Amino acid sequence: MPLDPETRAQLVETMRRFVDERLIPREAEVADADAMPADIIQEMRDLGLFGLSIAEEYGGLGLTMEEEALVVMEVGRAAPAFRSMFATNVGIGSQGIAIDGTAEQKAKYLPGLASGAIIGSFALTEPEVGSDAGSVRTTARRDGDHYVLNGTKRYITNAPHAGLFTVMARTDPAVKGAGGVSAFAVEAGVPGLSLGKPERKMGQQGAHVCDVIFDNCRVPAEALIGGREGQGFKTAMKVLDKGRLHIAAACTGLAERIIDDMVGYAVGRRQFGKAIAEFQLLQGLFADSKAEALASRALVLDAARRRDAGEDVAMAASCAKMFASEMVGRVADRNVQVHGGAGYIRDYRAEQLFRDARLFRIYEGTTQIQQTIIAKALIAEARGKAGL
Ligand code: COS
Repeated sequence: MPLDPETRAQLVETMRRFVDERLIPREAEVADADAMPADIIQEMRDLGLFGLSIAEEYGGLGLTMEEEALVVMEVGRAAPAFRSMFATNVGIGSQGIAIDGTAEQKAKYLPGLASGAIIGSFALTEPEVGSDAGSVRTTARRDGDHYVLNGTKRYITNAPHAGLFTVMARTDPAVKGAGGVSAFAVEAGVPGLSLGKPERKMGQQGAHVCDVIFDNCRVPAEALIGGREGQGFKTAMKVLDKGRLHIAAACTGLAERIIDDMVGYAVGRRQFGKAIAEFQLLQGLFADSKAEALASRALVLDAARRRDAGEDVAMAASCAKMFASEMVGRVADRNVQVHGGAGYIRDYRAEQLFRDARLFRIYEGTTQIQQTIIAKALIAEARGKAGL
């Protein structure tokens, strides 16, 4: 059920205040310590952030995609590591179960994910399986009333904190492509599951990724998401369609915040006897950034509304993710430029946000993968029209 306009506006306003008063002031601390403070995680739980997308019957807020996008645009204004803390529970770490799980799987896991008591993580990528997600090599061999998992998953966001993994593994070795892949809900701590050491990253300090290794890891047959083999790739794609809209919303929010930083700096900084904001060459950077951020907001909200109306938005989600992630990269780069020498110095946020933003063009599908998805859909449509 969509929220009434007043409640929706209040929710957005609450998130904006949380970001301005609680998150932005802690950005340097989080980046320097490479850790998320426990009090901030608790406040995120109290605000319901872990359960934004999970149905109310499981303790979540049950937001529509449009409402989720509006909230994420606000939270996305803070350094991306903050959003990352709860975002896997909202998106890729819960939606496999929420979209395709059995009633038992939903009842067992969604309440813990919604409250933030469990951190959910999505284990698709492998050392040899990145963009070619259908070629998963991790195996899940049926053995009586169990499956035995073997393989390594790579760069798994929130894995060091996860209580539950959605794992894509090949149940049918005879089928080499996407059709042989199944999805499993695997609890952390099961024998045979271990973690690599957290990776040192370019940015987004405070958010953690590591390998997840399965070595003859036995999970009960009930862990198979939806109870049907061979559906895992499709589950992953459905999860990513939604995840890409979420990422696009986060990019939009971050761009809007960076524009505030950029112009805010330029009105205070004086050169040649006046504020640098007076220089038209810089004004061009502000104007391009604003127009692109507004276009991104409109694109994301339009795709989100269409998803809420039941349309297939795979192509629109890729368009939004591609545009918004490339856009925030440009905006973050202009912000460094406007800051001049200060843009290269750690004590200012410009260089951190520039590094943080770089990941958006890569995870949940690179820009090049989004282009492939968009072009494939357009070509199929054209062939359909031409009867080819
Ligand atoms: N929703 C539902 N089903 C989908 C789908 C979607 N969005 N996209 C594809 N499928 C289905 C197809 O319809 C097809 O089903 P059938 O076999 O019944 O016809 C099946 O899945 C295979 O689809 P396709 O042939 O398009 O798969 P490809 O192997 O060509 O892969 C891409 C397609 C490249 C788009 C996919 O591998 C991808 O998204 N890669 C990027 C992965 C990624 O984002 N990784 C980031 C890490 S996870 S944070």
